[in-house]
Amino acid sequence: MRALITGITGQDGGHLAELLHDKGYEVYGLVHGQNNPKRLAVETEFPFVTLLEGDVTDPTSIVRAVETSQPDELYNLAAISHVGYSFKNPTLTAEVTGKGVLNVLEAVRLARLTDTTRVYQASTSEMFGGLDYNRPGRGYNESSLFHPRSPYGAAKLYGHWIAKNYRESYDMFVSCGILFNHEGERRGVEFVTRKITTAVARIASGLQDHLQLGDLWPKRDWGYAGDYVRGMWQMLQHPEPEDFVLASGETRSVEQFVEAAFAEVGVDDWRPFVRQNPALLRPAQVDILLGDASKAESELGWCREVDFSGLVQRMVRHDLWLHGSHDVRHRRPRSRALVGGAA
Ligand code: NAP
Ligand code: F7E
Repeated sequence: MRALITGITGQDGGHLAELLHDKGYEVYGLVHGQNNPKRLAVETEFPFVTLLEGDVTDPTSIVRAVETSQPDELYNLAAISHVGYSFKNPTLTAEVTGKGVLNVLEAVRLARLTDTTRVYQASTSEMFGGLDYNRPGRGYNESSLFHPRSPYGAAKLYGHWIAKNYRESYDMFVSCGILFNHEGERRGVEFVTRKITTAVARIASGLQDHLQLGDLWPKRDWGYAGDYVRGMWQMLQHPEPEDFVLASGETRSVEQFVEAAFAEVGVDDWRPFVRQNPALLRPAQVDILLGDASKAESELGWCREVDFSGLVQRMVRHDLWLHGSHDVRHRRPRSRALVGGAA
């Protein structure tokens, strides 16, 4: 089996490449930019991946990548994926995260692979918007109402509907995974969980004295990325192309994540180490995300293996290892370093 992954240099791209390689796939990955520094990281960590150059905003490059790789499965993970960044770069976000999906689908048609290539589209819980009026008690599911609250959410909604449209119009096997937040040690430091665990590790190691954040009250349904890429693969093994929500079914605030991460290094009173920076607030906020993954659980047999505390623990331990405190048995940091840092 051959798979092409767009977004190979991202968090999910790495987890998925590993999963597919373990399953015996020949893995191709799309890398964009003439001097992308993440290319070397992929070449080093995943030497089994054949890298192809291309950009989802350049249709000819995508056709070439599809024709070269002749994929049985195409995972379209490429996106401008940071919500805050999308407010500042809305046109670019529409081109990459929205229209890029169309370019990928058209490439499969132009390569005459509609009957053989199964496509996964990376849809998102950001399409729901997290407001009170459209949130069912058990959480958002595949038939919940959409109300995107950012240029990113709106672009993803276009990608979601154009994917469904190609499924219906051309009988293509295109499945959309509506994934809630998933994190881990490969998460970019621009996202709040990794920003927090990096800062906690550095504060505990005496390398940093505080952490700046925006809103602490929004709630997210956080899971582990390794569990979620398994769900992506399961969607493409299902007999029919459909939409599936993947979520943990639990929601916690940013503040609760901060608390749990500091607790990992033995700090109960984290407030002296956290400051709010108004520059990190977004023009519109997604208040509460909670997902209901019952369909994926019953139809795909999907289940998650890492719970919230397991997620926080593995992220903090990884960042302690990365930033100095290599001996994770010494999880309780020297209080002098902490008090000194806060002063
Ligand atoms: P990520 O770490 O931000 O990775 C995004 C990938 O897209 C990167 O490899 C990036 O390449 C690539 N990319 C950006 N612009 C591109 C372009 N013009 N052409 C080709 N590639 C381009 O995101 P992730 O967390 O792995 O998420 C994977 C996908 O799932 C994304 O579509 C995201 O929106 C979606 N999603 C993520 C979550 C989550 O919680 N992680 C939840 C729901 C949906 P460079 O980094 O090299 O620029
Ligand atoms: O923010 C708040 C921020 O950027 C989470 C993407 O993968 O998941 C992700 O989008 C919350 C928000 O993720 C900071 O305002 C406070 O309320 O980690 P985030 P996100 O916006 O939920 C969805 C499902 C995706 O699809 C996206 O691609 O945390 N927050 N202070 C902060 N967020 C950041 N990044 N940085 C802060 O300093």
